[in-house]
Amino acid sequence: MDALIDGLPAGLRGDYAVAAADFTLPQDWAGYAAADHATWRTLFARQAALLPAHAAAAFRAGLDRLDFAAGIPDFAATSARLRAATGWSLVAVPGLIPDAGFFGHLAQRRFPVTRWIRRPEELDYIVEPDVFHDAFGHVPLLTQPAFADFLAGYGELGAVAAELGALKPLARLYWHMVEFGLIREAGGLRAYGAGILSSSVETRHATGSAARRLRFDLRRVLRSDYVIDALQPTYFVIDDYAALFAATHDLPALLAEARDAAPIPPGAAAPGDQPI
Ligand code: HBI
Ligand code: FE
Repeated sequence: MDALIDGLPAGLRGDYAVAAADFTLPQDWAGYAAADHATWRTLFARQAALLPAHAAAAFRAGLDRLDFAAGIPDFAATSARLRAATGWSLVAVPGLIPDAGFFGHLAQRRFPVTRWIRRPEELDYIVEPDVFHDAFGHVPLLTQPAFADFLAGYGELGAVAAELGALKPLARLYWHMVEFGLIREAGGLRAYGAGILSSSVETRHATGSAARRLRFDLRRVLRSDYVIDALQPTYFVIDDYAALFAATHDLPALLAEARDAAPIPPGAAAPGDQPI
């Protein structure tokens, strides 16, 4: 039984015992089995078919710059390409890591990527983020400069939020805008969020007619609670990634306000909501 790690739920799948103090560990790319790479290729092929109609242009452009189709990527090789694009690199982790460690890596332009991949029988739903969610879902957009700058600035705010006791509003911003964000493009509504683009069901749903979408509003997002084990009842839509980068300047003043405000329940309406 793994010892409990402060800030993490019990029973996580990863091998935390071999991780360093900053929760990084070797990816051990040579250690992946052929079946692991086959699982990755199955997931990749399924999502790649959905990207032309549903994914943001910056996500598709980023994916085209990475060598992700053949199997689980070697993080060192991916880091070399990322560094050239926006100064980001990948670090392998056993899975979810405590907020402070996670923010610390983001602030240094290091994206934590879980090193294990789901089992074949978990193709459609997985409780913890695995290497497909983290690498396929999150990494392509790190080649987009405004988003890359936003995420580094977001990480720097982790320490401020921790001091203010406002980690929950900051986590809501990540959830809604990094995991489940949509963007309006000339071609229509497109998904850029990792939680959407790493799931075939959510990729179809988020830009479809059944989904509820609201125009991005920072104060509204900071108060918006979310569900973690179902399709999102509400998605927030930006017009450009610069809107996210601008949010990091407004955030410090808004975190305390959001901390003290009444949360907006998942799927609930709020004054000023602008449906899209
Ligand atoms: N750890 N590895 C990993 N990946 C995440 O996406 C992650 C995390 N720890 C905390 C966390 N996300 C969320 O609480 C963020 O909102 C901070
Ligand atoms: Fe994620």
